[in-house]
Amino acid sequence: MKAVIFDLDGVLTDTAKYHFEAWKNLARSIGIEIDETFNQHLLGISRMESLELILQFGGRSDDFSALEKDELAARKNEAYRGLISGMTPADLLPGIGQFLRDLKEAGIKIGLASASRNGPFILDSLQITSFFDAIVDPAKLKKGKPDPEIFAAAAAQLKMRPAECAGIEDAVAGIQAINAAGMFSVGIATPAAAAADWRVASTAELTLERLKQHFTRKDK
Ligand code: B16
Ligand code: MG
Repeated sequence: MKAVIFDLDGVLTDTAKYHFEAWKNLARSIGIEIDETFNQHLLGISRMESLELILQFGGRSDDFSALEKDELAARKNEAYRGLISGMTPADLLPGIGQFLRDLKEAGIKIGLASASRNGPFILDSLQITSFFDAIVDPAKLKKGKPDPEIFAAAAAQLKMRPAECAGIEDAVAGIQAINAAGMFSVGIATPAAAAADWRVASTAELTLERLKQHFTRKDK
C-alpha cells in the first residue's frame, strides 16, 4: 500500500448533516419534504445531481428552467457555506488527525477524492491541507461517483497504480467507485459499507497498523 485516498464528507468530517439541513430547507421552500432516509441517496453525489434527485422525488423535475436550477443550487450552497463557516480542527472525525500524521510519517501518499467543490475550503478550516499530496478538482471530471473516475484521477495525480491504493468512503456510490477503480476499499459505518473490502464502525477504528493488516492488492 503506497497511497490512501480519502473521501471528505463523512470520512474526514461530518459535513453530511450540514448538506442535509441546507437541502431540506431548500426543498421545503419549493414544497418538497425530504427525510434522513432519502438523504442517503445524496451522499457522495454532486450538487446538481442532488438537486435533480430532489426534484424527481418531489415530482417537480420539469418545473424549473436550467437557469432556475442553477439559482436553486446556488441558494443551497450559500446556506451550506453559512453552516460550515465556523469549522475548526475540532470538527475532524475521531482518529483522523492521528491517522493522517501516521500516514505522513510512514511516507504513504495522501489524496482527496471528494465530489465537493467546497473541499479545499473545508480542508483549510480543518487545518489539514498540508497533509494532501493530491486533491482532485471535481469540476474537471466527466462522471460522478459511482463512476471510478475521481479515484482513478487521484491515483494518477499521485503517480500510483490503483492496486497500490486504499480508498476510504462512507457512501454507497463512493464504495462502488473505489471498487470499480480496482483499489482496496474501506467503508465507514453501515449500511453503506456492506460492499467494502474492510468495514469499520467508526473512523476511530482507522489506524495505519490495522489498515496495513487488512490491505490486499486487487491486481486484475
Ligand atoms: P458541494 P464527498 C459530497 O462530498 C457530499 O457527500 C454530497 O452530499 C455533496 O452533494 C457533494 O459532495 C457536493 O458538494 O455542493 O459542496 O460541491 O462525500 O464526495 O466528500
Ligand atoms: Mg462522503
